[in-house]
Amino acid sequence: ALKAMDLLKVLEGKEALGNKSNTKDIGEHKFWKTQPVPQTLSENLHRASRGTVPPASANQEPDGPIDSVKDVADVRKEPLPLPKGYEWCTPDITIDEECKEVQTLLSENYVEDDDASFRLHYSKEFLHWALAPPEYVADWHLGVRQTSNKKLVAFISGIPLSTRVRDHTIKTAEINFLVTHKKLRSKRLAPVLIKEVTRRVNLKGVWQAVYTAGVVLPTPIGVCRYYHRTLNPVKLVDIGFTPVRRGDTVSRMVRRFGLPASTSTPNFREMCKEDIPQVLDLMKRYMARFELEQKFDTEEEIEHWFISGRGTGEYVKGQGRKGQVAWAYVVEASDPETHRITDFMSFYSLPSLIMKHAKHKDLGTAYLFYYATDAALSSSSSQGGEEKAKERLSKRLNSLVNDCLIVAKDAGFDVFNALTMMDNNLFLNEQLFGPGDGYLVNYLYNWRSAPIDGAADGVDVLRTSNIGVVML
Ligand code: MYA
Repeated sequence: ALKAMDLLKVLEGKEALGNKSNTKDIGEHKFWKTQPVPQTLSENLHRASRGTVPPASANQEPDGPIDSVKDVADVRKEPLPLPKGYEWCTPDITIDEECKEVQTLLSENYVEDDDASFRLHYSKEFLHWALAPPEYVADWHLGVRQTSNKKLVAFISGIPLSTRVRDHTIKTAEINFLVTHKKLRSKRLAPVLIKEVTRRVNLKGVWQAVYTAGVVLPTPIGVCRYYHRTLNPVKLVDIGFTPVRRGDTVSRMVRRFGLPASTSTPNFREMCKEDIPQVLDLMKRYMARFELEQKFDTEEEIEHWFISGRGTGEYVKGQGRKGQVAWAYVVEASDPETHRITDFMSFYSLPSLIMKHAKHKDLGTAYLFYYATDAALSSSSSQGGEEKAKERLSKRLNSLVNDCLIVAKDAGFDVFNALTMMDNNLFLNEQLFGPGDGYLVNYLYNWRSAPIDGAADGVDVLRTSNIGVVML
């Protein structure tokens, strides 16, 4: 697998990254060339001296904002103008009908694969979970309606997030769910949405943002590749998601991807509310390993991201709970005195619509979400200690991920996705994940920084990637 750093170089050479390479020169990016983002990859790459202290010889500025520092009072008070016939709105994601409007817009117009066979299909419960975390700002959920019939035709969202980039922790907005109706494409509406969300974020005194996209724009800070682990080979082959390779057969695939009926890590169980303080503590310590990190600071955040999305009612085999979008599991050390949580792992449900199949309409897809393990935290400095620590970490992660695969299969998922980020490279191959066609490119807005290195390469054998922000 390509490492993120190699991928960045591929991008710089404008060679094929799937078919998503940036074929434009920066001067042709009419919108992005006006924005406070690094304008070329080389600008970022030549900063790749690993860390915040650039070599004195290079003509470099230290990590930090690209724009001059502004004041909230300087931010424009009125919304940006929209083309005639359109008006701004602020869909309230907590109101069922408004959430449904956003959900419909996304399910008909959001991200598709290259040959338009699959389209991401967020549920209302998912959007509520993704867009209303603690401290969310209602007017960072921004829509455009057609004035004539009030139909929602475009949307973009931000949620507040604390992001650490190496040794800087910054207040950021996480920007996601940018969409315009298919009939409104190539009309330069996306830049208006981006500028208006920027204005609203700035009004709250936030000047930086994190976002990811499947396309290459100025200018990536890191790149991850999607990997897929087959859970239901018969269906995946039937819908054309997975090919049957030469010399292979579906029945062989069924055997190869088969999983035990029950989990095997001792004391692996569903996370409950009582675990929140310990999971927070474990997350804080584990996530500190990465150069780019979504900071989890409060118990409310942990409760929101890992407990609140679990749906209601009884667990139903093949389905999970009603409205369940997030699954979270922990390992509790067998010592009954302390109830110490040693590991934590979560995943979320984001199905895709299958657009070209007579029988199957939904591809049940689980995505690996955040995890943390103390197996990564007790490294030994003795000779060979690091290698042993890496082995221990790898063993533990493989065991946890395998259990998550078992849980996901039991809940009816067809495929389990993970990216080449965090410590995932330690288990992707062993757990039979295969590389997919999709890449996820990471960006920072108004923050100058060397790219996030994807590989340990003699720097820290324990760490396999430095990206620690999972975007939904
Ligand atoms: S990524 C998911 C994006 N959504 C989809 O892929 C859904 C399906 N596609 C669509 O709905 C449309 O194709 C969209 C573009 C709306 C994506 N991110 O209106 P246009 C630039 C950023 O004529 P359209 C996600 O949600 C493009 O390079 N820019 O184009 C994260 C060109 O600029 P330039 C993009 O195709 C979003 C301009 O738009 C993207 O009709 C993060 C063309 O505009 C993209 N994914 O509509 C947004 N795609 O000429 C940035 C195209 O310069 C946030 N473009 O090349 C920045 C931080 C803001 C907050 C800051 C706070 C401090």
